[in-house]
Amino acid sequence: MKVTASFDPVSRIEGHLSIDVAFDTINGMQQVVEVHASGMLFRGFENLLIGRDPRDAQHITQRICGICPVAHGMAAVKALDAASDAAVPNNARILRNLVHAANFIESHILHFYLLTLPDFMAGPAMPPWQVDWSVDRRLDQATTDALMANYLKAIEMRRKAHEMGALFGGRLPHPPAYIPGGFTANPRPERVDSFGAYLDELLDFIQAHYLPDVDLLASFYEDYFALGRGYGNLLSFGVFDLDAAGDHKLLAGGHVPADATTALPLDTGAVTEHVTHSWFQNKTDGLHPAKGQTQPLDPGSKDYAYSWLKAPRYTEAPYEAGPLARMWVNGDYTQGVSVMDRHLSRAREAHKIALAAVDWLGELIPDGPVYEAPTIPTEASSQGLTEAPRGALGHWLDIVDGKIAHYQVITPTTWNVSPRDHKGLLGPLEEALLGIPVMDVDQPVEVMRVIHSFDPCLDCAAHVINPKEGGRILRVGGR
Ligand code: NFE
Repeated sequence: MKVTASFDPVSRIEGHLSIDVAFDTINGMQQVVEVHASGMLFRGFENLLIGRDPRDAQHITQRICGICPVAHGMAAVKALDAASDAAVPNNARILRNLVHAANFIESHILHFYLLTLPDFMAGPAMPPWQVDWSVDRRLDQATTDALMANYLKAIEMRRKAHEMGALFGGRLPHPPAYIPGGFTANPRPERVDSFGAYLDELLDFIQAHYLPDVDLLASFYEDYFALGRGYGNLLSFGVFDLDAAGDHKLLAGGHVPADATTALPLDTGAVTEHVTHSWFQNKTDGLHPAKGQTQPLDPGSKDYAYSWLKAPRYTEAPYEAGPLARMWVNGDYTQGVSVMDRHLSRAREAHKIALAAVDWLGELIPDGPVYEAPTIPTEASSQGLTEAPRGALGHWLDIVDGKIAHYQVITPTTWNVSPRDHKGLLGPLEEALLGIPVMDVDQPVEVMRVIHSFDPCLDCAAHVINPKEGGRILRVGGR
């Protein structure tokens, strides 16, 4: 018998995501047979930027999210640098990278320990942990205790990663230091030393705990290397410029279609956004983000629409963004595309970035220049492409009469959690959920494991719950 269930809101993510699924038994196996992923909040940041001074963009777009603000600051200043042909001093490039690296490390540690592990193991029988679904627990008590000790340590480590980034960023989240033409902080020697001490401690944690803990979890759940593949199309815009022009990056951009084994160059002209199943006006369907529009509709007014997310597509195909995509594109991780591959590649990426940050710190010229004032043009069109911890991030900007006339943002979660598109193709997370076997439809933890492997972020805003007639309400911890 087909059973429908609603995960609304999905917990242990950022922002408000609703996943509707149907389970049925096919060939003797109970599994997910239908899925709709709905972004349940409308932000409209693009619209509130219109008419403002272009230099407001980096401050305002960082407020899109407290988890990945640095990436938005980076994308915004890259768009402004490009618009004004800014010459960014080498020190500023490195400082931007270091604060961005701090945010990546913080985000990846947070994701594995605090957002992912509870899908696989029980917390202690004490507040704030709730009695949880208890299906498919495979870890022995000694392993659970060891991972719980590192869960607690991870809270301290992510605080330290924030403190590290704030040394140069001014604060975290939402560091004000990113400005077109450079950076506001000077790399004073005592700050460089302090950053280095934090970095050593974080690197130790990644090497001694994060990397082995992910391997340990994978050894208990090897079947998750075969689950949650989705389309297998991977895309990265690239991040961490290693030269002024950004021609060389620590993690280069590119894409890997499912049938390819190596990365192909990226043509950002081939990005479009579709709204057939989104609560936006149909006339904005299929536009490149440089021309994209944010024209929301009353959610009740459009048949077949079920999300506030648009559906970005690359060469008209759904693509997955994130650490796995970046590591595949760069040949650093090519083991597979699955739930467990997402966790392993994320940990290895944190390690790669922390090691690189050690080198970057040594390249800073203490008290060297960090800013060269750019001339912001009165008319310009540009783009700022980077990577956020969760994947490819793009800002597209038009300046007219010295003011922002048009702004569009595509975030990683828009790639990953998009709804169906104009062809009816499911979004990457939706596709990854199809066919997932479920032991107990009242405790479908397998669905949560697939969702969390993408580390979705729907951002913080008003959230709407529409209980569906006949739907199943799943409760955790008796709440
Ligand atoms: Ni709100 Fe983000 C990252 C961005 S996800 S966390 O990483 O942009 O869409």
